[in-house]
Amino acid sequence: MKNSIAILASMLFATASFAADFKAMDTDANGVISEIEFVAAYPSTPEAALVAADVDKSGALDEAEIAAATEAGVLPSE
Ligand SMILES: [Ca+2]
Repeated sequence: MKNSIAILASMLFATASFAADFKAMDTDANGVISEIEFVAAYPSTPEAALVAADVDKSGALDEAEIAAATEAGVLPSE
């Protein structure tokens, strides 16, 4: 029981720190990461990763797409 609480706490912490990162990336605060914001946030990541992460093909990445792509290793977690 103690272990599962610790795991849950660490998951919540990870989520909270990710949300801060998303806000930092979303420089115009419109809720999605545009191609320009993507290049600024991931300067050493090939643009193909943006295309791969853009599940709904909107041309920008929302928070769920960033989270899924980071989890899948398509985007670096740092
Ligand atoms: Ca944006």
